[in-house]
Amino acid sequence: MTKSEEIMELEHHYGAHNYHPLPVVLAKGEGPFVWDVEGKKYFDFLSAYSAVNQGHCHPKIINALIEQAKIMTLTSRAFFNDSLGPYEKFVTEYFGYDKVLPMNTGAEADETALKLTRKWAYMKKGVAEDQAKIIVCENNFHGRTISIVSMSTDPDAYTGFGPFTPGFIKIPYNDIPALEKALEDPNVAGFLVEPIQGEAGVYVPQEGYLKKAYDMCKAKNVLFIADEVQTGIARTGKLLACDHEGVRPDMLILGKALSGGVIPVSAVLCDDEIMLCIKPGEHGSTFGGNPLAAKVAIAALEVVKEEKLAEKAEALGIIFREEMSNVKSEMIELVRGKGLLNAIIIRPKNGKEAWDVCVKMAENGLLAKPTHGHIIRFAPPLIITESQLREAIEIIKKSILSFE
Ligand code: IF1
Repeated sequence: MTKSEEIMELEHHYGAHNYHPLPVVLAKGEGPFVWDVEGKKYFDFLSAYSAVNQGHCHPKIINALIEQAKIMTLTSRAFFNDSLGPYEKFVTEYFGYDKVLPMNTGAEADETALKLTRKWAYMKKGVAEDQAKIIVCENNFHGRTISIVSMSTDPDAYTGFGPFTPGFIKIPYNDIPALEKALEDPNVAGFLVEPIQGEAGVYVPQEGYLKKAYDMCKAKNVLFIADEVQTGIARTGKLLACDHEGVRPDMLILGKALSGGVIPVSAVLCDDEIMLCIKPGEHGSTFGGNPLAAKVAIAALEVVKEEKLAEKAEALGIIFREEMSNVKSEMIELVRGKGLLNAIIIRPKNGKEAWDVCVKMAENGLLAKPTHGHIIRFAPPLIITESQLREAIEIIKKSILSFE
């Protein structure tokens, strides 16, 4: 048995079977690269689903982690700590909001947004108690908790997990008339939307969709809530995907690369009128706002600006989509994306499909994973250089053309 096989067997025997990973066992990460336990090197084109935008083990972020870890890691919010206030000032000024509510995972941040929206509806909009509704989009992905899968239209996400949380109106994504109709309900408190639907297969809405949706929500006193857990932190070529349309969400949900993939850090940002609806004792978490997360998040966000990661993602994304659109292969049905969040829709050929392309790319030294069977998402760390990107593109081309 190889070391990889040994480790895969351990996971199979002792771990829940809630994933079906590619048969690759990773041991080391640095920048845009990862190495498996046998020492084989790969380009990482998943970036832990856009959590590692700053590259694996970015020195500045790791140093921030190590220095703080030597001093104090966690106090709980029963007391103040010397890192949280400075972080809250930094992150609210960085994104332009009055306040932040610090959490850990993206799902917790989405749940926090749901609670804030409902509270605001009852305290500020005048919706009757327990009647608040939140509009969500079909094919959304906001996490795995019961209330979040209650919003899902993916049977794999919700089947067998009922009964579900009520109060969600599901409409088609990228469909203004459908949103207009749903907004007629006076109990609607918020519209929760991904600026680009990542899990759905990097589904980019038509130009102007976000701005039009935002304006319609404002006209109905409904909160526009952007889940930028995956699209935020420079991934799509702007600091936030909403920035492409000049939309400032009423509520901004961040996670993943907020910490550079070092430890779980998430956040909800909004202005006082919404944030102060939650009073002491009404929400929180053991690790939310811990000093380690505070220091790591500051470093992770500084890296984004210092290394101009949004500008890089914008420029390199254009190269990626241009190169991949010119590949002469029947397997490439469509190439789409924004910045360095891209996807290729794979047309099966001779019984070979997206999974087989991913296995072939892994053999050739590049890791990516299919979503929904026929779509491969390509999301390298944003610190990848142009020459590294071009080298990776050659691997992708070679792998796809090997099925011709
Ligand atoms: C897994 C998907 C991506 C997210 C958005 C909230 C969350 C996510 C827009 C929740 C998390 C992760 C979850 C991860 C795989 C990955 C994923 F395939 F599951 F759907 F990226 F597309 N909002 N997405 O994308 O954040 O609680 O995970 O920190 O479940 O394996 P989380």
